[in-house]
Amino acid sequence: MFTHAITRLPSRQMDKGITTAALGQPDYELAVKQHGAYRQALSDLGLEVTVLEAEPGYPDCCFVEDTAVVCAQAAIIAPLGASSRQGEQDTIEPVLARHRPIVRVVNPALFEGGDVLQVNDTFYIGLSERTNRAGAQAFCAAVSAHGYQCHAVLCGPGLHLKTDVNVIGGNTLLVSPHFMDYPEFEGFERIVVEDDEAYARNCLFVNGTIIVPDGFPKTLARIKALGRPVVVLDVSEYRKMDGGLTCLSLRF
Ligand code: CIR
Repeated sequence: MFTHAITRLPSRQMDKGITTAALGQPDYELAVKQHGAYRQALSDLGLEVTVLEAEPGYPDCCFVEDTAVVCAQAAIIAPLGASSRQGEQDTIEPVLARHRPIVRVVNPALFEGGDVLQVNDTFYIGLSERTNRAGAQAFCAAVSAHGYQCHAVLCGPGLHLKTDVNVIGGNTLLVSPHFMDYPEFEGFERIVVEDDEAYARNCLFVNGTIIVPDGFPKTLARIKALGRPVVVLDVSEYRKMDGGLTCLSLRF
């Protein structure tokens, strides 16, 4: 069970962040409103939610998931792979230091939290444009010390591993077609989310509830059929900046 979430308000310059989406400029006021609903949803699920002010100079600062990975024993601080985001991790470290011993991974090892998927005592680390082999190895060294298993997996075209693969409770993963036949995920029940609803692969599982992005009816119907509690949230303004539900918080 998660008890805490750390979030950060979007920057007024969020439109200057990195994106590959062609969905138009994000509306800052709407993004703030959606962030409030997101925090409320986490709070309703029993989490104590920390909300940090936006960080000047970092238009992508609301995507805090990328800055660290928090496990039961430590917070592993990420040396972000995107050069415009390097330094964001230094603003998160003091906040996490109140909760966990800190382990720093440093450049030239690179990884981002969006590439790290935890399923029980196993971490899957996506090798992507943001996470290199040295980053995956350094991350593994940090968590192996606490008894975790690690598997590096080659990402597909998506930004991060969690753009394409997410756990939604029990043994169930949402995956892109790219990951359907991956041996690393053989033991899981896999629900393939096709490209027409690709964004909905990034659902967030919190304390038994699956949070699903608004606007993806086929995926929503398949998730509802599992019979688990579901909450739907509109995160349209973050989607415009390639960010999804998991990116907007660090949960532990
Ligand atoms: C970026 O490209 O870094 C941001 N615009 C979006 C980061 C999304 N983070 C995530 O998926 N964990």
